[in-house]
Amino acid sequence: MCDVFKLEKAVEGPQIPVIDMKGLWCGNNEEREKVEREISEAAREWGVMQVLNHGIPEEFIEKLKAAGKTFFDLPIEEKELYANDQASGKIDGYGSKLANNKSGQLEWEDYFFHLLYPESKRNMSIWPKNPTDYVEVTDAYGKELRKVVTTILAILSVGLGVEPDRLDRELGGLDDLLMQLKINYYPKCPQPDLALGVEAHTDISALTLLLHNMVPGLQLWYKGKWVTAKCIPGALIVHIGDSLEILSNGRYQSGLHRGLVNKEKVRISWAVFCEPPKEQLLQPLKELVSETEPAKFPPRTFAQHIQYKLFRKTQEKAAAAEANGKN
Ligand SMILES: O=C(O)CCC(=O)C(=O)O
Ligand SMILES: [Fe+2]
Repeated sequence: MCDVFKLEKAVEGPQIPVIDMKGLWCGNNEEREKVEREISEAAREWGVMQVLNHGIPEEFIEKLKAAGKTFFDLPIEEKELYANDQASGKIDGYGSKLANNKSGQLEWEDYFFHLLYPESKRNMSIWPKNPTDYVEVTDAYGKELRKVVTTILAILSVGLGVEPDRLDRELGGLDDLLMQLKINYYPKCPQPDLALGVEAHTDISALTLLLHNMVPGLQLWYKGKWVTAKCIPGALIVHIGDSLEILSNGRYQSGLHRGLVNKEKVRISWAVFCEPPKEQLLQPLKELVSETEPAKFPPRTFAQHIQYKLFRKTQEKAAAAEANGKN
């Protein structure tokens, strides 16, 4: 029986790196370089970190969380006005894995998904109209978060020995890098051992920035064990996704993670996936490839990478089903 509240309190064993970014803003070179080193190291070693003093005002985060919670507290009929329709390719909007789980593994969550950035590509018709401040507070958070993304990508570029704006440009820069918001809502689950909030996966994004409502659930795979993320007030969780693993030729790794559910408390998380446009070719930066260090990944567009992962997942499920004699 795994009780996620106990797991979150555990003090033994390795913990997800916690990095205080205040050294970046204090005008002291040594302090700044220390933070830069810590961020690059966490990206190499873990593929995930928790950052503090990232520059987003607390008030913006509280308002974002309140708006998301108010939306999910609405009656189901009202939420379904925004229902997505995966089958017809309409991925924006409200979805529920509880109701339409076809994949075999029970994932216990509802979610809301929409593009957050750049502003010019948003489809405002799908953004919740209730609560009435949803648009304003979500927009304000998105603008602040884009600055954090720029900062972290610059640090990760320098950590690879390339120009500070290299990764951001490679991912589309201010005009084309996409930030997609997914609000995950995990209801209380009467039998938490039989379900997962989200099954183990790596994100396809370059970076994912995650907030949550201080209810534990996120776990990272590290050296053969699941490590439960501590709930740290004010922290933003930063995942390295597949796109950065590819661009960095494997120097940064995309971390395997999953979400647990529990009996006692609803968990909500706000994940923002930062990704290149679909047609963008993803391959290791040429500066990082040499005869002694050949490319570890074949060139694929971001869209092809998504297809590749879906295909692999289907294959793995088919193989597991066959092993269980179900095929
Ligand atoms: O809810 C969480 O903490 C993790 C969610 C997640 O991994 C995802 O949406 O990709
Ligand atoms: Fe994820």
